[in-house]
Amino acid sequence: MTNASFVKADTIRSDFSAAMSAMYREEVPAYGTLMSLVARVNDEALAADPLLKTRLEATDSLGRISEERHGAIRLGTAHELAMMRRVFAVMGMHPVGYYDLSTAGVPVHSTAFRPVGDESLRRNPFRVFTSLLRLDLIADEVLRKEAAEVLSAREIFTDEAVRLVEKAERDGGLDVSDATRFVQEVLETFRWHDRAIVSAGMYKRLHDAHRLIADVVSFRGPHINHLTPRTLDIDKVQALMPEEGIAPKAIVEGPPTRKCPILLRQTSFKALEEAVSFAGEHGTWQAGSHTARFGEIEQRGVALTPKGRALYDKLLNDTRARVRPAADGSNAGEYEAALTDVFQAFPDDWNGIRKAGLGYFSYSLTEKGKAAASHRNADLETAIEDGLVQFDPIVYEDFLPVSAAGIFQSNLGDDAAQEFVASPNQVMFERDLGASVLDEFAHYAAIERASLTMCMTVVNMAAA
Ligand code: OOG
Ligand code: NI
Repeated sequence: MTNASFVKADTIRSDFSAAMSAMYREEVPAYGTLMSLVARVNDEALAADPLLKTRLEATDSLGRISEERHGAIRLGTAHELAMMRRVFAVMGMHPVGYYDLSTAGVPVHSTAFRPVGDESLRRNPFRVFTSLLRLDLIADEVLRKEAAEVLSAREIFTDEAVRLVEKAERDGGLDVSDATRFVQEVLETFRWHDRAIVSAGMYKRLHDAHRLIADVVSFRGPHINHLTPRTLDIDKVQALMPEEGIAPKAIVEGPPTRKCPILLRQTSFKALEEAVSFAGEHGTWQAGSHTARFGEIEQRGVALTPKGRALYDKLLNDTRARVRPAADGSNAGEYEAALTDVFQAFPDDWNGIRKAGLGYFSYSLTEKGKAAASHRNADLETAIEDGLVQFDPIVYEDFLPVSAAGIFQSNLGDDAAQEFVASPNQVMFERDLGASVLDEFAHYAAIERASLTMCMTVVNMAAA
């Protein structure tokens, strides 16, 4: 049941994303610098590529880019994860995909909360990469128990946030004043706290076990650890970052530079060392520092089909077998050259990608197609050749586990590389989440299929 006076979930998400961005900009000024740089480079990229601009306008996706970003948080308990799912649901964000990062030496598993429908994505595609700490991967049993105790005693949501989530669930939505309040209350959960809830001694023990454990367990809430604007030219932003006083990480994660971007390319600047204080004896505070928050940028390309993704994974593995990127960046050039070379095997023109069944595309009628009364007997390829139907790449809205691991690693410090036995546990994750995660491929396939249906007047769908 929805009520006409309820604010749309898409609007609440947009407002929340804007509020989060404003808060993070205050907290981490380098994020603001990065935002301005990205905006400038995006304007230049559009000016230099009128065709790209036209297609983005035609697919109604130009508007979303300047407002587009993702963030990341790390949660401590199943209870926090389940509640976070309910909070995000009020904003029309749903868990998509399962990412196991234990293979990469990070004791978490994750999902991405994001909007799923085409219209919602166009309105505002705000996503939050959300990880759950896996205490089960920590060897030290005593520490594990202590950490679990600290976590079970904290409450990361305000009472009012919980009340509004329950109200939204019960009534089917929130009115304007509740929605405004909801955004403010939920923002509190993502805020940075410079007072730890543990002692300096406990922090050190957690930190020695794994820096990420210290980050999750030591504070009152899961501070947003980065916000990532989307750029249309990541190589340019990477090159310009030092001029703005920001030192980027050595390599861009993901595929190499290409004419037709695929999936996702990401780079970040290292986490800042920030002053915090630890709980001392008798209500005193002890000064210390913590390193967690950073900045990241990303360039998004076409979503790949399972076949395309398998080829991507193979080529990335082949590259890494040739040159393993060193944490200190010493072989960055060599890695990039190998990446470019190996990825020659991936077609680099839209029609080639499409025809090989490697990517997802959105189909639409051209002006000529709209004017043509009926060509129903044409198959899709003939309709494209005859200029009746055109296609645009569907943007990849998700994440990449190897890239995510690279981002985690560069921000945990190079000494943090640690071996865990790979142990994906999607069943446990979904039980803790209280829901199953959506399958990203099914989602892109459905968007593609729906676009084809719109071309029914000129395309014989049976043949498509
Ligand atoms: C999340 C790292 C993953 C991305 O863009 O791949 C991520 C984290 O550090 O908590 O945000
Ligand atoms: Ni990120």
